[in-house]
Amino acid sequence: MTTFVDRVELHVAAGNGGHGCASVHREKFKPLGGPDGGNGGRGGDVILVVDQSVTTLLDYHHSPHRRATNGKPGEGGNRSGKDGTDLVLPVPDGTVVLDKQGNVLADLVGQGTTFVASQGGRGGLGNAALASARRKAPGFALLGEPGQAGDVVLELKTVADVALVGYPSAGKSSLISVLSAAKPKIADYPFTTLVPNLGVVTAGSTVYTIADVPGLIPGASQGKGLGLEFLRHVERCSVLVHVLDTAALESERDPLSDLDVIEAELAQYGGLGDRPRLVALNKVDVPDGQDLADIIRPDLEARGYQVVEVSAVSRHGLKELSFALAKIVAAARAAKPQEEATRIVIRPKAVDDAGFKVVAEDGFYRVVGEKPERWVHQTDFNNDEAVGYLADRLARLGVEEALVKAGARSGDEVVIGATDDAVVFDWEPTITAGAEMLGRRGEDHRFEAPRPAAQRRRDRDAERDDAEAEYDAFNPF
Ligand SMILES: Nc1nc2c(ncn2[C@@H]2O[C@H](COP(=O)(O)OP(=O)(O)OP(=O)(O)O)[C@@H](O)[C@H]2O)c(=O)[nH]1
Ligand SMILES: [Mg+2]
Repeated sequence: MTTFVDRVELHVAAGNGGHGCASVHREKFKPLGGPDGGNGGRGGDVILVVDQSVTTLLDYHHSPHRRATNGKPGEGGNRSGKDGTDLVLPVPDGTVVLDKQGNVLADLVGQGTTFVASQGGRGGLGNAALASARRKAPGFALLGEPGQAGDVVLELKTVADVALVGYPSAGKSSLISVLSAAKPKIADYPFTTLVPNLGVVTAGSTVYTIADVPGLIPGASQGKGLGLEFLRHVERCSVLVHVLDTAALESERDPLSDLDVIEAELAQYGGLGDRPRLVALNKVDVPDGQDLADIIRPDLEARGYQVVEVSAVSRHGLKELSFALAKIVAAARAAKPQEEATRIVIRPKAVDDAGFKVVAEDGFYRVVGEKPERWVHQTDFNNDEAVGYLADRLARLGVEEALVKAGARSGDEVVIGATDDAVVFDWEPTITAGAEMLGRRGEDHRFEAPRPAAQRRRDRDAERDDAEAEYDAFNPF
């Protein structure tokens, strides 16, 4: 028997962005030809895509660690690094993606539905892209950002239109085998079916899927038998079929009380109350079975059930059953809001949050926000110019002002980031009165003549816009 795996924990890591390159164009007799370091490539994403030919999560059970490739670093001569390759992981139709706390991140239904489980890091800008009117020859480049990494839980909820429920050995798998081309295991001992079987039924112009679940017994909701765990697979169905055994030999059982038991267990599981029900009285090929069916049929109909007498052995009533189900399925489909035929791409939140906050903690100040945290990751702390550029960016965002407001003093400890990989500084404010006069870091005075203050301010504004625009153009999300 093939193993059926319907829940796995998957560890995904997107690729890191490639580092930007700091390089200066060199030619004979032209030693400072300008910066020409290219940008690093994007890290690959890890993407889940529904592929209807995939039926289990088994692959991910065997190899739960999946990683996309890194972006390549930029090179001199304005050569950009190659982007990392996205890692596309095919998953069965109906896969639910959850975080480790059990929150649903995405419900993937329909061929081609896509979920970006972790996003690749952006490549770092090379020094060519960082150059501006004011900073003509940056001696540094930005580092690539790390790709997102984390754990997701994948849970399979089979997408079947019709679900067969009933006691063990009622004949659920037998009915699937005669209604569809599926060949499930059938035997006269209880719990033959250990995992749901799925079949495709064609009735007239309606094609639908039918699934069974392992047999239910009294106390299934307390974990008796195989429990209710597999009912997850019938949650999406549009009709439930009670398969009742009219030929059961046990004296304390009869189809009506079987039905009550199953209903009570379904109620314990919850969420299936609104689904239409149909009763299939199975095994009417057995003479006693037909007699019993005749007796209980009026009772069931009085309770409001649509009843079909069937036999998986003699094939009696199969056509009636398959068309009755087709009618309910077609009606359910018509009632449902038109399902998105297009590809749904669900992405984690884009990094476009301009905000940050400064929190005074025990003996230090913490800066939390997407941008400051990202910028820290982009900074090569061995390069003073790169650190200066970071300080300028932080100051421009207003981080320094906010620190001053929060009461931070020169020399205080400042932590950027909320996570373990946060960066710790001894804070040296760069915006003090008159700092403007000193010139900013990352500038090379060999390239420029002194300019009047108004010109300087205009240049600074233009540079700020340039850098952000370039950055956004390079990193579309
Ligand atoms: N006479 C007769 N026997 C049947 C009929 N349908 C199923 N059976 C027999 O009943 C037994 C159980 O059938 P299964 O299809 O395995 O029953 P199930 O409901 O899938 O049982 P579990 O998987 O254990 O929950 C087998 O021996 C079948 O051959 C029928 O219509 N008539
Ligand atoms: Mg079975």
